[in-house]
Amino acid sequence: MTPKRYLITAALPYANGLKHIGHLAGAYLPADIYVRYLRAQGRDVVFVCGSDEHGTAIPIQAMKEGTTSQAIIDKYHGIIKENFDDLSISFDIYDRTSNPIHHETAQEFFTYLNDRDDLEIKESEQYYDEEAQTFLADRYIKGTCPNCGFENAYGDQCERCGTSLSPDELINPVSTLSGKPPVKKATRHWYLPLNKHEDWLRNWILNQHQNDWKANVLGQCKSWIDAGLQPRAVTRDLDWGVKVPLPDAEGKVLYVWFDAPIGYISATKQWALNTGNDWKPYWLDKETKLVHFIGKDNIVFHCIIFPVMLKLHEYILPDNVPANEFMNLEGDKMSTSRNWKLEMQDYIDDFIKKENGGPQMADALRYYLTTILPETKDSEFTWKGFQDAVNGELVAVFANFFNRTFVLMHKLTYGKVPKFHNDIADAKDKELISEIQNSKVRIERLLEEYKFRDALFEVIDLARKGNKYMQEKEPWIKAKQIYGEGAIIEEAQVQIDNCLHLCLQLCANLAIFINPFLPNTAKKMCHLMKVVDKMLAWENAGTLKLLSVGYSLRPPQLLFRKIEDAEVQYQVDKLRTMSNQQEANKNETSSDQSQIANLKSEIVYDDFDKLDLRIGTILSAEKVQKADKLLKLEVDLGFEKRTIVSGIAQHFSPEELLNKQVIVVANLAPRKMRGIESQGMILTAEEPNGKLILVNPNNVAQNGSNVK
Ligand code: B3M
Ligand code: ZN
Repeated sequence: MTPKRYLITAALPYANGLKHIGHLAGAYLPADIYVRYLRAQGRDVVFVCGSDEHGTAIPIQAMKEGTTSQAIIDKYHGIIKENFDDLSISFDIYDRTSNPIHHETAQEFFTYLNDRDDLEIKESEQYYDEEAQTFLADRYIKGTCPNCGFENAYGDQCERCGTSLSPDELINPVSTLSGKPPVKKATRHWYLPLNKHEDWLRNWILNQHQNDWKANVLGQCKSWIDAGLQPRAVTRDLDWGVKVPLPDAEGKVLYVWFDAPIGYISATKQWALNTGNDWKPYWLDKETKLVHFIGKDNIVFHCIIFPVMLKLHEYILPDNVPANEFMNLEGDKMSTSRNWKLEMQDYIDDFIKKENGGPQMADALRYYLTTILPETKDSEFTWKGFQDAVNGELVAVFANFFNRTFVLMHKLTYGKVPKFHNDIADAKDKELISEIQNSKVRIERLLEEYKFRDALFEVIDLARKGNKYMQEKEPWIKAKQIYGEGAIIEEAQVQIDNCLHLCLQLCANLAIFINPFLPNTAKKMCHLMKVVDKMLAWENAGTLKLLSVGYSLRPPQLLFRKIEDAEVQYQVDKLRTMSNQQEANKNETSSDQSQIANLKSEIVYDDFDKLDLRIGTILSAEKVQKADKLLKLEVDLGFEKRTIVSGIAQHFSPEELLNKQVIVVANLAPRKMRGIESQGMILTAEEPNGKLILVNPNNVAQNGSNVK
């Protein structure tokens, strides 16, 4: 039975930094595909999201950036919201948990549960910083990891070995606020007694949803429940967050994981206010289908803790929580601390905001990400994979079919939709017609089951069948016959008409099918077919009456551009350079200054004068095979060109060196490196952290000029 309405949520990203494509693929893109499909179906659907602006992650980032928590959330909320927009993620509202409506809603929730004795109060001993006069969140305590001996492990996790820790396990804990060892002090907190809810949770998740929830989600839930659920503290001693609405709770806020999911409710309220709707049925009426899109690290919160809160408040429970696994990048886990990631912002800058970019490039990323969504297991993004997917599938199959159809229509049917002559329809025509109809059924079923990879594959496969059909029908050969012997003329034109009529109807169908995945492409296709976006309504799919006979269409236009090898190389190099720089920054020590001051012994002017330093311009740069540190440069010295092999490959990408002026040691004896003769050396400055900076003249100088 079709639900009366849908409420779709995507995890609220922490507003403590930029988000990467792993986040995008984990929750936002699949949610957006699903929502766009539902909208095309004409269903009543609200898609909510927003920034998660609480928790210790925020003040910690503020400390790092030397600013206030408020400044941090304002900055990142703004950027993240815009990034989603640039990638065509179509939230009905992107709210934020600093919204007063959210504070009220979260406090009301807490009060409701507390008044009905659904919460328990417990005393416990926690670390306290006497100098800063505050209790310390786990993240504010550092010490030696009991597992690997790393001296800067946090109270919740060791960043070296990845072990989850509790502050009690740290050896020699110190407060990061004062640098002093903390003391233990008694404090009171409110707990959600999950243990009391084990029975219905087990039944609801492991019985009622055993067939429709994903295996990875069921697996995690089962192991949590089997291990025995424990009461969970829902308050914290912290000064950043939603205040605990009780007189005797000074200095306490709601635990971020208590307030954040309530953010879905407050965002719905804000949406209702903005649009003049009623939010209540979306959270109270059993005929609403609630679906949470999240990454796998959020499963327990959405499948166990939040449902308990919802049930106690008599709100509806999620119908499904299609959590995704993680996406790796170029053979390694994505990581902010190691700078091994592709931020949405970076992709937007390098592809969408470029001259040959635009919304089509948002679709190019959406395409590749959908083909590798980590739906059942971790997956991997590679730049080569991106190039192959775009060039080999999107351009060569999908866009190619659309383009060929348009080119042939303009050549062979006067730029108009030709008639379909039913009487001469052959087996191939009929097969294509039934492929279109069957595809609709298959794509629909896959989307309803959250199998977005497979659904998109079906769409591309249908375009592939279109290409095959056209290839077999060969309308261009038929066209030659028209101008051949008289008798055949009419029959040939009729066959051309049938072929192109079907190809054009298939184009229109493809626009409907691709729309949830690549909305900008669907729009562009509608523009070229001169139809309004309303044609994209799902119910139109599978029919062959989308374009009227005799209707004239626009001239062909390529839907996508290809991704060049140089772009792939540039991105791979950039990734390496950024993560190397991060590594170098980390190794920075306080002895930096003394290292800089460590002067060599005195020389006389004649010693210096032996050096022949010249200005040169780097004409080309390329990696030296099997040597990850070396770049082979061609440098123009004005009077001659030199080949110079330089050990700077981990600091600069070849592209960023192009056309840069540098200072060259021009009389250094030639030296062979990896079989290449290096005829000089370029000057770089080494920063204390090991990072290299190019020494180049401030003003453009003539190549070959002497440097003294
Ligand atoms: N902000 C954690 C995360 O981004 C958290 C999600 C909240 S969803 C209610 O992974
Ligand atoms: Zn460790």
